[in-house]
Amino acid sequence: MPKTVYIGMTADIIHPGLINIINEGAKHGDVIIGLLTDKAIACYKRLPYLTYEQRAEVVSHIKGVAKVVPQEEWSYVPNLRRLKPDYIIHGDDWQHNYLSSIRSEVYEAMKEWGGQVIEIPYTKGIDSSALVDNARTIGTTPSIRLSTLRRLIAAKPVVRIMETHSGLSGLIVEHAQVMKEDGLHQFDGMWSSSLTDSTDKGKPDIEAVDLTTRMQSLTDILECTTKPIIYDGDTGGIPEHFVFTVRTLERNGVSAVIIEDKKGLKKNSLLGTAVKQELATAEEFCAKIAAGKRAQVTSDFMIIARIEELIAGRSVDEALEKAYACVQAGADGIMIHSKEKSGMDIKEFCQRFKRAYPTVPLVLVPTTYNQFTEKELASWGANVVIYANHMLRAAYPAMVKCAETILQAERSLEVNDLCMPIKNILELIPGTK
Ligand code: SPV
Ligand code: MG
Repeated sequence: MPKTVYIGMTADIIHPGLINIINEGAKHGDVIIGLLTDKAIACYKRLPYLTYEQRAEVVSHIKGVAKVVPQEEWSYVPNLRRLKPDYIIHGDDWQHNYLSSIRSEVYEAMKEWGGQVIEIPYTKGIDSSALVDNARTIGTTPSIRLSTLRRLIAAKPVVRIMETHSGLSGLIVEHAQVMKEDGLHQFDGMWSSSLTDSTDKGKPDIEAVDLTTRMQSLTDILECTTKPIIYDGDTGGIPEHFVFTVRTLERNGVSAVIIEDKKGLKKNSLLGTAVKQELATAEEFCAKIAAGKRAQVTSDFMIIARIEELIAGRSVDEALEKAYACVQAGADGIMIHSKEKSGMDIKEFCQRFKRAYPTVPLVLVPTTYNQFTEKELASWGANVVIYANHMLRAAYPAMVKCAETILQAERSLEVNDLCMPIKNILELIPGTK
């Protein structure tokens, strides 16, 4: 029986360091590549550019690779226990990096069947995370960006989306990250909000900004980011116009459009209770969704139906009935909205909807019921959480304070600490020099 050698990897970018490890492995026996799945990676790192199938195809053709198996967990250990290889080979960089606790677990596990851990010197000058970062600055293609949202929904317990309204806010959402115990936390994608886009243009959120103008700010965001985008399509207009919106968004690599069941003059959902908003019937709304579905060119683009029944003061039963009709009409997901602070109407909706349609993605916009964490919302059944307006709401008071402080002092010295240093702003955008 030939000896077996386990090597775990993502293999999004093939570089000499990986070939070196495979060559070393092949000296000891048959090399089994444990290829990390999207699910295994998604909670710890950014999704790979290539899908699992694409990466598996590449790796299986590398000389010295006997077999490729999926590694469904971030840790190598469950696969090691299952396959009981004679060896595992890893670069010695895991002694000191974020994999050091997994390294200890691997040593313990391999002892169980007398396996051996081989550490080989890390290939100098190659850092696959840096390579990925570089690839990110080069950009992405519309089709890769478009398909990423569905991959994220399939891979993550909850997909985290942040509002953007400009290139700069897009850059912040692209790069913001916080290292926590359970991995690297980043935003998975961006929300192109009608409220913040129109506010940024000094216009009311009443569909007063037309698609062409909305596309201009969206283009700014597309040009300097790579993460998937969900577009706030307001009511979608009349079905005859909506079909053009769908194709424009697809052509630009937007992953999804959310349209709401409002009729007549659209008003923002979070306005006071006295605001009367006419809603489309299920029949009218479904006809628009179906027209959009017929118009789309790619299979990955998503049309998500936004149900405003709870905002209009109607019951969870009525909201569910409309949501079910939308799913039947072809909607790829449901966004349920509410401004009830307790969040209990949303919770009931989510739980009942998921019993009826466990696999249809549910999108929440927890602006008023923001006491709940992403984990709690996910436990109700949410797949996507959108922070719909926070970048703009954070920027506005900071700018007002700066403007008023200068007026008060009649010079700008007093705002030094309120502003980023000139040096930093020049370094913020690559290529300023
Ligand atoms: C937006 O961000 O424009 C939305 C979400 O539509 S809300 O403002 O909550 O209606
Ligand atoms: Mg909106």
